[in-house]
Amino acid sequence: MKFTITTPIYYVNDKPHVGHAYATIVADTFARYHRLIGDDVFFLTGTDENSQKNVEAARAAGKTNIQAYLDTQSAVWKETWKQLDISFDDFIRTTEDRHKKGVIDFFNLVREKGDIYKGTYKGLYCKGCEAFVRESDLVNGLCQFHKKTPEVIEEENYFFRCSKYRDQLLSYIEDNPDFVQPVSRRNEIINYIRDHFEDVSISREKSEWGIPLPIDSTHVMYVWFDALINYLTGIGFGWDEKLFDRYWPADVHIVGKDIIKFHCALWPAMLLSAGLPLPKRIFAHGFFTIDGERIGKSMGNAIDPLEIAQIHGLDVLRYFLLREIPFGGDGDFSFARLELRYASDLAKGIGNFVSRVLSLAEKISYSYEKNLGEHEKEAQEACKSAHAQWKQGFEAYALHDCLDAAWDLIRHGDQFIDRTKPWSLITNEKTNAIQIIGILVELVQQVSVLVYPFMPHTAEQIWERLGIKNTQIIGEHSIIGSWRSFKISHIQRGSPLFPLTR
Ligand code: ME8
Repeated sequence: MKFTITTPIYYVNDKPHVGHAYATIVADTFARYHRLIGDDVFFLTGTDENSQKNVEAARAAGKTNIQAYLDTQSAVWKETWKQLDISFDDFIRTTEDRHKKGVIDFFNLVREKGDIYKGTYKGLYCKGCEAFVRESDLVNGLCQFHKKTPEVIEEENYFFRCSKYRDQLLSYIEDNPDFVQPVSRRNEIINYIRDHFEDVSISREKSEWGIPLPIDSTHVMYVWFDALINYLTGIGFGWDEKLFDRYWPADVHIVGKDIIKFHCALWPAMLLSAGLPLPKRIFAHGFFTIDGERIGKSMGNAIDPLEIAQIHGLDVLRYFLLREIPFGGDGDFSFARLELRYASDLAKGIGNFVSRVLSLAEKISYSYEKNLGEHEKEAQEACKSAHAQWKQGFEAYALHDCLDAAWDLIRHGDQFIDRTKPWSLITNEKTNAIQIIGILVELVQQVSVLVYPFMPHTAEQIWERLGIKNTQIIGEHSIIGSWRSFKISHIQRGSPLFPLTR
């Protein structure tokens, strides 16, 4: 099966912080899961470069060559994702020719449909959101997301007749419960479309940066209209029809809850107008805060994910972000919590379990044992149910359920060791000890597969110690979740995966 997943494309007026890393790591986790089970995955990310705030940031940095500034900044984002080992398949920039061409093609489809017209707009504009905002959305006169006073703007613009698609969109959302998730966001979107979804101004006059409108070069395209189209241009729209047909529609757009109106109302209306299929799902994840405050440069509390990765390790960062908040909810980022989770879930959890088993295996020079004795059935059942919960968690976009499944299996393994005490059997009941250790080795292998999408480097380290190659597991559909697929021998215990004293 094919699986296409996207992240938001990020503004480049700043470098990535831990919130952006969260969204990208979430998408990476799904991409890795789908590759693991043998799907044909396309994972797209990129940068949103035609925003006025990028231009302002360039000015503030004393740069006169805007494109050169964007090139440098976009490279910072791409490099950050590379250093975080994000497995994206392509990185789209909205200043690339392939994007600009696709945007013009798309605009023409909408225009030919009769959905573009000229009109005058007066309203409140928040530069942070790059959007007109309603008076009723403000909190004490300030944008709820950016805590800034919006400007009053009156302009003659080109409009996209999206209100024409209001009813069609509402029935689509009603008929397709998975389209907008989680369900709380779905209700929010239904209310928004029903009560407030009006035609959108999609051009700005006299703006110095952006994609010129093909029908009027004195206007540039509204940055959201241009940016949303990245989901098409990033996978071939306008430049590789075969690629596009293979990967569109997207299976899921991962977005933050701050940008759902654009993704769940404007974007599908644009696609309906252009006559293109809608994405299958839009999942709005929650926000990390620091002491309850939104993270951001303007808040002075941006945490660099690379720093955390350097200090604590890549998988520790991934695990913490993915574990700390139930997927779809919000949570606070705190180093104290990170340390706590490191000690309890990683060092004393998976790290300790793997060490216990591999040192026992090393001690008896464990070599593949065919007959695992009386306890095999029970362990096999535990793996089967953990695997089913894990798989179901991924299908239902409940990442926390997948992690619970893996850690339940680790606990099961730990309790099995405590109960059977294999070390005490090595001298006098060798066969029994070998069988128990054989079961434990298999449990370690099964756990490694379950954690792979979340902590790929940890899984790879375990595979190395078990003498299994990545290529023997990743994409091998029949192996994932099956019992005893590998004849494991020559185990190397190695050093602790998550040492307690660092
Ligand atoms: O909105 N916690 O880009 P952006 C979790 N260019 N996620 C966070 C976060 C936090 N504290 N802060 C940011 C834009 N994010 C547009 C998108 S898409 C066609 C155009 C994540 O740079 C979250 O996913 O402001 C949010 O939606 C995204 O970064 C916004 O990034």
